[in-house]
Amino acid sequence: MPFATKNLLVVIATVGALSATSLSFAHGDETHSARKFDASKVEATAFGQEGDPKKATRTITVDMADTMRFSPADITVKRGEIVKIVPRNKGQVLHEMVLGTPAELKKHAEQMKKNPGMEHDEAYMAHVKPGQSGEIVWQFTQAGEFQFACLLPGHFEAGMVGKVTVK
Ligand SMILES: [Cu+2]
Repeated sequence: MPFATKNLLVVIATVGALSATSLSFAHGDETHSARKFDASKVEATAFGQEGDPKKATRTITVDMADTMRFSPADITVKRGEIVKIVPRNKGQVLHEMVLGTPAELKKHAEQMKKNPGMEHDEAYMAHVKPGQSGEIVWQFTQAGEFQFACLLPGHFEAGMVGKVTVK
């Protein structure tokens, strides 16, 4: 089957799954772009920590499409730099951006598959409705290769994953 057709089928299957689970589907609060930064609540992770929006030195816009792709799918940041990542949903279905290590994202995707109704909202993720934008303010404190992914059922499996290189 041609690649484009396969992606289209994934979209159709996903839309079907959405209507079947209706309200229970919500993966966290989708309108959390007004998240308040609280320095006392910042938790260090293997891939960095939440950044103070006032100290962000750069905005990186990443488009999300129903072809299950991020664009750009490859970003480079400097270690210690605080960046504002703005995921823009250009599609017709819900997408999300979740930062993490490749191992953590894979594990998280497995959990999402087993429990599609799970709700959570963390500083390293943004759930973005069609036509809207989200925001993740992040400080990558470790050098290395990390990822951002859409963990909605079927999306991660269809390749909705990008790479962050921290130098
Ligand atoms: Cu998605």
